[in-house]
Amino acid sequence: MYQPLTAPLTPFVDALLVPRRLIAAEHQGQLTVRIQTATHRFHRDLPESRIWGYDGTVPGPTIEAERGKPVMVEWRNELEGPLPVVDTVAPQHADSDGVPVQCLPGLSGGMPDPRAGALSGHAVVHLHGGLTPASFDGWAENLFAPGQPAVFHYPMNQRAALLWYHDHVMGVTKFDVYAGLAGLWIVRDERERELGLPEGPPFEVPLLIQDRNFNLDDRGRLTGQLVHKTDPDVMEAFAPFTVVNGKVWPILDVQPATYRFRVINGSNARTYRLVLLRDGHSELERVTQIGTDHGLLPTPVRLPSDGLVLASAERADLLVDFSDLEPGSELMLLNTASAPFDGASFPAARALEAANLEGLLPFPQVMCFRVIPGPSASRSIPTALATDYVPPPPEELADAPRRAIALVEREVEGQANMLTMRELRIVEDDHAGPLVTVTNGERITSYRAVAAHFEDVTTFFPMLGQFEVWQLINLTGDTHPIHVHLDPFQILARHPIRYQIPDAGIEDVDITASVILGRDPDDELSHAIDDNERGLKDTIRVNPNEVVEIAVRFTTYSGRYMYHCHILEHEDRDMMRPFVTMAPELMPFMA
Ligand SMILES: [Cu+2]
Repeated sequence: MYQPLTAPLTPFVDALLVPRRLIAAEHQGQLTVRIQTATHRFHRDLPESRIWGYDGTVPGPTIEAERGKPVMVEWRNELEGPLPVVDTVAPQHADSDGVPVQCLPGLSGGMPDPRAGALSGHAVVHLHGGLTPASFDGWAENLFAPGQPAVFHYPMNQRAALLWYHDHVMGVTKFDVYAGLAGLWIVRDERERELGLPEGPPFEVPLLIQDRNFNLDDRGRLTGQLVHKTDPDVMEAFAPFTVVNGKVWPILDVQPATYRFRVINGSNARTYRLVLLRDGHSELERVTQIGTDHGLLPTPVRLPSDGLVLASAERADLLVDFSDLEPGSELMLLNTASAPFDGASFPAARALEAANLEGLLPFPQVMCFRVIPGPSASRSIPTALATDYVPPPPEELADAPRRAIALVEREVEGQANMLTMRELRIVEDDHAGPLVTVTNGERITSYRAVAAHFEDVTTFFPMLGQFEVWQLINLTGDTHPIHVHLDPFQILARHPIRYQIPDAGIEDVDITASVILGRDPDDELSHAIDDNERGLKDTIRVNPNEVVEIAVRFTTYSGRYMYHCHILEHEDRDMMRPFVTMAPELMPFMA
């Protein structure tokens, strides 16, 4: 183990910034958001950073909409100049002291990638979690250059939830989001208002959590310049500084009252496991989770005892009760998840010791809450929350089409490994050629890969209104947050698996693997479904040695959409595939 690093920035000195609210109803549902090059200060002791931001801010304004009231947004691309992020691959995984370079600021001997430096401001906006017609969903190849108009219509026929809008340009989403192109979007509805949940300041506070790194000048001082750094061993960028709503390790003064935090992980790759600590003790019991990706859960739930795990793009709607605390009390929000995340547990009570350089977690701090004087105002939490959905009925799932997708890591000569997907199709027993066999007790199912790359032929044509079961088979060592565009889904099962892949078993498209349902004796993951995952989700973690089954049903819009890993470095390098939702009466006419 190494000595902990000393943070080059002072934690908990910048006040948490709450993004400007842009309430659609105050603008007759017609909004203009300018996508601009601007400057932003991530910490009081950092120089200003050049960024790309919606309305020139990091994060962008929080758009607030009402269920059933359409919103039209003119996304006006006014970006100027090159990408405000230096991209580099450090030549070594660790420096001469053995510290992994991704724990450190600066380029660590890497050369700035001139191809990234040459990127101008192409943009396309995706509303993550939006039930949006395909034309306005932000297809990753349909780009808008500066000056080209983009007017998107969002019907908002969907339940109250915290969504987010972010850039989705093919191949460079990792740079564009990192540069600042992300903002929150809250849908509100009557059910939430019946429950009397906090709405707006001061008691409803969105928290967009991201990790960022910065360059060093020739005297070793931090500049504000954003750095996206990877290394020969780790192809995802994990940055040492945790940024909440655009500030490194901020502090929020809270009244002795119940707050509603709308939390989202907007990092490129980092998963957080959030723990609330006071005087060195876990205080997770102060926290009640009432909602997930697509809004309210049926009933409030406690957080998992290790803490709240949020992978990239996952959201949590939390009520936190500070009402019994004396003025001056301080609570720290910490992250105990090492990176790349593999689901391994870490006890919440030890969160202060979670710094782990090998796990690319140099600083576990996220933010601080400080109680200020005020009247004590606790809020009782309703026991019944969502009433508008139930688990998918088993009889509808019995005959549902089933689709299998393998998540694989492919070695490429002279390049970093690629994390990609393989869409699988069942074959007859006498099929010759590379196969994936899945053994479940006595039953063996054989598959061949029918698609791998984004541009391969489309094989998923789900019918509107019909449930389908998608099986996500993880044959890699990391957790992948898989995001499906359009309607939300529900998780049905997590099954532990063990598997074998022969040498060169993962080819350009073909794959050879044998998968056996059942736990590997060395596997320490629980493979449980957490209570907070039993809601309407649009992003689900698929852990190592695991098959996740989700019940998917598209309801409203026909068109071409995408599903992908939400680790942006994976999505940009082919861990993304299309699907086409179809009106049933059109199916007979498909050639
Ligand atoms: Cu991934």
